[in-house]
Amino acid sequence: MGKLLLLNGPNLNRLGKREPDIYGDETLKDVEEKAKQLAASYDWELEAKQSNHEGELIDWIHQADQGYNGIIFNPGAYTHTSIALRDAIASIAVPVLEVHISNIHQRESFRHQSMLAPVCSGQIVGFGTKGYQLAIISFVQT
Ligand code: DHK
Repeated sequence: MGKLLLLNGPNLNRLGKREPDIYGDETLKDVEEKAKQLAASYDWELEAKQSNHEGELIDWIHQADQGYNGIIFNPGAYTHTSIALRDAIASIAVPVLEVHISNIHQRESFRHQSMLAPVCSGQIVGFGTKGYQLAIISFVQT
């Protein structure tokens, strides 16, 4: 029994409407509900948050160093740009698992590099929104 934070970054509030050929038809609410249900089926708690603002994501990462067993994080485009988010992740003891809905390695070259991956416990890419579920399973089944 533990507690997870599901964190989504910029533009992920647009899931369902946003480029559905790349990101699928599910809304963020659908994703978050499914994630809570899956975690609950293992007697784990899951809290879900989304922000379009880098500083807010940084604050939430700092706060999650207390009271959480893991963070599942889709940083959106900040993946490819944010040294500040990388430093935030490096500053906490709680493991952060990076998730991308699309296969970033099959897309534009600017998406191939993650600034965050070196300080994350792992990376799940290209499984669609199922990637969030795989991330939950990786925490609850250890
Ligand atoms: C989501 C985004 O918003 C993009 O900026 C990333 C990622 C890929 C995803 O696949 O979930 O490049």
